Amino acid sequence: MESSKEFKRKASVSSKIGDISTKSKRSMRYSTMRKQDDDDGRSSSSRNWTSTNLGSKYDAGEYKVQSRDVPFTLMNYNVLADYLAQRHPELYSTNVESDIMKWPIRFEKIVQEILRYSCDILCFQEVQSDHFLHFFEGKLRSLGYDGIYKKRTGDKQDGCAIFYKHDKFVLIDQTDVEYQQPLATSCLNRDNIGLLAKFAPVQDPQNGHFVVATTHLLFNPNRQDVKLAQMALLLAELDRFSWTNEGSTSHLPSIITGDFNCQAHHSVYELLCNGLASYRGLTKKSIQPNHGLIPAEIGITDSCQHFDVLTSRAKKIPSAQGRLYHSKRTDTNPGTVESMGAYYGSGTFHHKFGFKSVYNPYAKPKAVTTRQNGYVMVDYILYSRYFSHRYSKFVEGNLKLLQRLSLYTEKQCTDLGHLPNEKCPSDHLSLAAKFLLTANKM
Ligand code: KL2
Repeated sequence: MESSKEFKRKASVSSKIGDISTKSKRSMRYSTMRKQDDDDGRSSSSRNWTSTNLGSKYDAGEYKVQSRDVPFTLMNYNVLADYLAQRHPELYSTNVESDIMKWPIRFEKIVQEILRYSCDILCFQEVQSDHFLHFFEGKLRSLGYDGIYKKRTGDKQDGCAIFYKHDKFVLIDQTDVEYQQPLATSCLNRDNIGLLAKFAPVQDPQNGHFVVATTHLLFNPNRQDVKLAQMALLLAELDRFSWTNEGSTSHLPSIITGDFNCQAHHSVYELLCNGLASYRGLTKKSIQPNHGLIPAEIGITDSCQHFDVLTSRAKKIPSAQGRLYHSKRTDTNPGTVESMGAYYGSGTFHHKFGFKSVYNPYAKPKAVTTRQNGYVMVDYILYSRYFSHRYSKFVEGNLKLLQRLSLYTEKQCTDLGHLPNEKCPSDHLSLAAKFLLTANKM
């Protein structure tokens, strides 16, 4: 493995490339490293940053930057937990005995992947808990990152982690959500979890707050109902956690990332990116009118919010926690809520985050993130927008997408060989995006 000095050297080189504080540096970077949207940049097996229209303007110095604007990059990566790779060797064409599958070698390549793009925020899934302590935390600390971790519940040994460059962001608050809910035995009975972090820019920690949430949803392709219920819980926690009473927007700008184990035509993606999805017909058991997918006792409305939180907001009293069970907390309050009335049992979940996916899952040729039965996109980075009454649609607010790191196409993956391979140390590809965080009052 490389010495930490060598890692530091490379990190400082990449962070210098990432320094975009001046117009001239931005133009230089634009001309040497960036491609525009209309060129998909995927002709070879190298991955390129491609700019959105706004990103091109930004790089060319044509966007009027405010002093409090903060550009930052974010990566999402399912790193394939070693114990899961060993438990399912049949899934990986490469023999578990091969060097490619040996954890220290894979970890070294994962670190190289992190260094290659040197993103300011890293969201990981399938981080084995002992590896968080003995590999990720130490190595990433030497590269200038701090991190938080949430292990899956039950006997699972992996979980989600969020790392951030501590010279760029301050961690203001964090929380996590467990999708294992004792009161909901049919759809919230799996050990998956979500992890949420609230950040502020180091130079102005009173302003520019935003939220990053990451999750790894259930794998089982036959249980779209479970995945949808899991996502409804994450959205309820995001609604509670990102709520702000300042300005005219009700929520902080938010990013949801992760391995959702579902494709764009499935209801989780539909709910996230269209703002609504029906939950009727998803389960074998038919859901009766006025009954929800999630039992009423858990207090999650069809708007993917905690009923108790909505009630306390309406009464203008300090926000309630909601009714969710959490294995490490005793302050939750499960029980029967008063009827949620029209907020529950409509047959459809909805929300108002206006999420947009960094990657277009319908683009041709198809971009993919992993192989299940064939190559598919199941990992995402989504960012919230606000509803413009002027344009009657959701538009970018205080989070603006500048660039995305191109993914591979199905053909490129096939050419590279089954994942993990020499070039890609996990069975998933990393995803990465560059955003501009602005401090305008919307
Ligand atoms: O799709 V994954 O791989 O993010 O790469 O998420 C799950 C699967 C992970 C955690 O549960 O383990 C993998 N067949 C194939 N893969 C499985 C199976 C299975 N039956 N069970 C778990 N995983």
